[in-house]
Order: sequence, then structure tokens, then C-alpha cells
Amino acid sequence: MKIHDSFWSGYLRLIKGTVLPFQWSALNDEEGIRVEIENSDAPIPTEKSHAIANLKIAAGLASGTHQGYWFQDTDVYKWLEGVGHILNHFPDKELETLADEAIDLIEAAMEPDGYLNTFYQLRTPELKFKQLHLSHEMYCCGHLIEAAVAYYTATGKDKILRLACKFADCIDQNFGPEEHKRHGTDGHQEIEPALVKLYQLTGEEKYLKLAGYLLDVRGPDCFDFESFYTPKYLQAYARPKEQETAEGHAVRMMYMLTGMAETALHTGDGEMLAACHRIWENITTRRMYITGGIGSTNIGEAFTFDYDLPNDTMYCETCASIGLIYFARAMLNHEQDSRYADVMERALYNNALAGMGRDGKQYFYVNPLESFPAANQNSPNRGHVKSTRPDWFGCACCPPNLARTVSSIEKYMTSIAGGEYYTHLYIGYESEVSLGESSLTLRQEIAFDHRLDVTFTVDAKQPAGAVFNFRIPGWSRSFEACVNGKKLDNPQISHGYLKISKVWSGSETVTITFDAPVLQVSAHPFVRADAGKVAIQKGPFVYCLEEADNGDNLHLVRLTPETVFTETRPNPLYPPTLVCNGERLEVGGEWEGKLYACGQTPRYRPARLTFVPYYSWANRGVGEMLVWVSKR
Ligand code: FUB
Ligand code: ZN
Repeated sequence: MKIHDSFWSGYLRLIKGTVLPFQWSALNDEEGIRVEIENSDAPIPTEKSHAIANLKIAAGLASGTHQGYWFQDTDVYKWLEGVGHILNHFPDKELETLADEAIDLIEAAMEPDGYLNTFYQLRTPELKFKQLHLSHEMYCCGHLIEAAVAYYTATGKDKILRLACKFADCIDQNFGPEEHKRHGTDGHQEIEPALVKLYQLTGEEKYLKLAGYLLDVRGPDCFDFESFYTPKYLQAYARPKEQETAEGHAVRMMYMLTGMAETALHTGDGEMLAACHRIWENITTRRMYITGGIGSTNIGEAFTFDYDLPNDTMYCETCASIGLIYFARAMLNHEQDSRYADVMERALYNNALAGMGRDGKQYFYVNPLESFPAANQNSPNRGHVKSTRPDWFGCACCPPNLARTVSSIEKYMTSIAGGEYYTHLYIGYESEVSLGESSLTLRQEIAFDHRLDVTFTVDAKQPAGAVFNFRIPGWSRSFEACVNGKKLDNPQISHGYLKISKVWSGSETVTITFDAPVLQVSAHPFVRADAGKVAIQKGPFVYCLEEADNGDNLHLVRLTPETVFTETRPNPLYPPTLVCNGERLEVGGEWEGKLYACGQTPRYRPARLTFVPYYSWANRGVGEMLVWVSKR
């Protein structure tokens, strides 16, 4: 698929030209990259990445010992996966050579039985597979598998695939229900969805079986629980199939659910799928931020309880939103229902994209909905909230996770199910597809302004019957669709998709116009943090106020019933800026020397307010930011 989209093509070029080269420099500890503490759960073991150095040492090509987390290897694997995906968009010999070098290193560092975890190899070999609640050994294997599937698919080079299979086989030989094997699974899920991908690529049933085993064995009798590695943190307070709500560490929960949905797709395990449905409902109706962020607390990087969505102390890790995108996409494989794509889009265009700065060299790990730099700096319970994006992290899971996700954007845009074609995200592209017996060329053009205009062209060399489904986005209140210029008077709608079924012949065009009004969204009244407030959304984008446009003390501004928005477009490649009339509370001399007082009459003066897309915040220096704004 060739992406040609004013918004996403820029991101793909950024990933190729800047993000991946920059991340390679970070993994190699090149000078001038500022490493930040961001994981509040554990002391930072290094102020370097040391990820490539660890592999070199394990391979016997350098001296020294392991530095960094016990899952530092995955930063290299996720980077490799990103390279694999980006090569589908642009050939790049230089990146490919770097990737091949990294794969050679992985081969040299791997033990003869396929085991690879540079932390355990170099620091505590006697503890291999003995600290499963902590060790991330299978998590690392999962990321190597995902890298292998992507890199092999893009290049046809199979060395990394052979290495990933060898590592997966090592896990398979050591773990399983059989008497002679160890019984248990990894504290951090990830290998499960990866094994399903490996099964899909190789057709080897053993990988699917292993994924199922690792999902079923998790539970109260599975781990030796220690310190904050509680049963909830590890999603082990009940068997995954019996769980009702999203608990514990948010990234782990998302990767587990993705693994469950992907596994159930092939095994037909109804209980597993039912659990996915229950937990999906719990997350999306009670525990998800409007930005698609998840994880209401930094303590354990975790979910808390229903409607607990604080805007300033939350976690909303970039990886957790990425995990939600994966889970939503996996659910779309089961059910073509627009509610999954709506959430996928929300998480992608807001929390996930906010994880990366415009320059592609700075990243957020934690994504607040309200940022007050003085509090971030001085309040001990907000140390995890940063006012600007650091270059890199001691625990650097998020930056390469963004690289692999954005570089594979096409995987989230469309799908084919039951012989029908589905459009989930509106992004410009061109591709050749086979639908049943027919081979078609599809082209989609997008214009997003006051509304979203979609022009979808089908080129059929021979007349061909085909069904196309177009998602009706949750943010759109009305739409109009035409086929070859003729309006559809009774459009057929199924599960939130507009269905167009016909015989296509020659070049035919579907045009759809979705209105994209500026929405003032309220939260459920039980969300205490958002009471009396609204968030602004237009199309897939949630908006925010920034100090750079609106001055400080953003909590003093409010919208009114008379507020009207106008749109301006400083840069045609980006979504519009929204300007409106609101009010600002004046804080005058009557408050001099007082902290509390009775009988003060609040005085509001008119204020012009400027909202920018949330994903773009913190690109103009340090300043306040606010998503949920008071409304009179
Ligand atoms: O533990 C591996 C990764 O590091 C997790 O997914 C992130 O939350 C961070 O803790
Ligand atoms: Zn992360």
C-alpha cells in the first residue's frame, strides 16, 4: 500500500529520515542525547541506553557488563521492527545495512539453545527462567518475534526469522503443560500476540498452542508475588478468561488482551473472546481518557477504578495507548464494528501521537491532560509528569514502540473480513487488492477541513462484484455519500459502517462527506475531575489550550453558552487551530495577602481562546496545557 496523505506521509518521512536514525544513535549511546528518568516504579539502573553495547558484550565482541533494564534488548527489537515496516514504504539501503548488523549481533549473542536475554546472560545466568514475575525473558522473545515477522516480510531475509523461531522454540521446550516442563509464564505479556503472528507467518501450530498455554496458565498460582508485583499488577488475580475489569499495569493488560483476541481468532475460544468483550467495555466506558490514554496512576503504571480519571497526576503511558490500538485492531478482526475503530483512532491521533515531538527526536512517556510546569517540577507526586519531551529514557519502551506503530500505519487503516473490504481510518493511499476472484486498484483521497471529504476510486479491469464498508466516525453527526456522483438516498449501514455493494467496472468513484463540527464533549458525571468542564474535539483530534497562545493560569478560563468557534489553518498539513470567545477570571487586589475569603465577587472579562490539537502540545517550550476546560 502506498500512503499519500498530507498528514501521515509527513510522519512516515519523519520516521525514515529522522526517528529511526536518531533512535539508532540513542541505542548506540552517541553523544548529546539527554536520558531522562521516567519509570517511577524502579530505580534507574543506567543513564545510557547501552542496548547495543549489551548485545556486543553478550556476543563476546566487547568487554564490560550489562547496563540498563532486564528488558533493554527490546529497544533494539522494536527499532528493528520499525525498520522492517518502514522498508515497505521506502527502500533505504543505509537503514537496512544497520538492521542487518543488529541482526548479526543478535545471532552472535544468542545462546546455542536459542536463549537470549543479555541481562540474565551477563549478570545472573543462574536465575534464567527463575524470576518469571520480574524477568521479561518471554517479553523480550515476543519483541524479537515481532521484529522478525516485520523484517522478514519486508525484505525476505530470513536470518532474523530463524533466530526468533529458535528463541520461541527455546521457550516452547522449557514451558508448557507437560510434566517435564516448567509451568508458568512471563510477568510482562507480549509473547502471546507475537506467537500468534509467528504462527500466522510460519503455519506452525506449536506457536499458537504455546500462546494459548501462556494465556491460560496465568493466575493466582502462577507467580511468587513480591513487593508491588501484586496479583492485580500482573493480571494474575484470576485466570485471564475469568477477568471482568482492566486491572494493574496498563501496558501488560493491553498486550494480554491483544494476545487473547488474536489467539481466540484462531482457536475459536469463546470464553477468551468473552473476557475481551467484558474488559473492552470496562475500559472504554469507565477507564479511558478522552485522548485514548489509559492508566490513571503512576504507581504501578496502572488502572485504578471506574471513573477515576485525574487529569494531572495520571500516567497515560504512550505504550499503553499503543497497546489499546493493538487491542482495538485485534477486536476488529473478530467483529467489524465501528466502536473498535473509533477507540483505535482516538488513541492513535491523540495520546499515541502526543508521545513524539514534531522533530521526531523527543518523546513523552507520560501524557497528561493538564500540565502545570511548577507542579510537575515541585510536587513529589508529579515527578513522572514532564513539561517537555525528553530525548530518551532509562526505560525507553515508548520511543521505539511509536516508531514501529507509526511505520505500520497501513495495518490499522483497512481490513478484509468475510470477503468484504473495510475502511477504518481515513488516510490517503493507493493499493492493489484481491477480493474474491477480483483484482482491484483502490485509491483514497482525503480532505479534512470544515468536514471530511473522502474520494474513493475503484479501478476494475474486469467487471467485479465487491462490497466496500466505510466507517461512519463517532465524531461525525451526518454524512452524504454518492456513487459516481449519484447520491445514495437509502444508505445501507451495518455496525457503524456504510456498506456499498455492487459490480464495479472500469473506474468508479465513491465520495463521502462527513461533517466534522467542533464538539464540546462532556464526561460522565461520575468523572469527578471533569465535572463542569468540556473537552473540545474536531474530527479525530482532541484539542487543548496552551500557555503559548493563552497565557498562564489556564484554570481561570472558561467557555460560555455563547462560545462560538472559528477555524484557522496556519499550516495546511496539520489540522486546524480553533479560536473562540470565552472568559477569564480576573484576580485583583482583593486577594492581596489572602488565601481564603468570603464574599468576593468573581469578575470575568472576555477572553479570546486558542485551542490546538492535543497531539501537538509541548512543541513550543515549557508552558501550561489544559484539555478539560470549565464551562459557565
Ligand atoms: O516493563 C517493560 C515496559 O517498561 C513496560 O511496558 C512499561 O510500562 C515500562 O515499565
Ligand atoms: Zn512505554
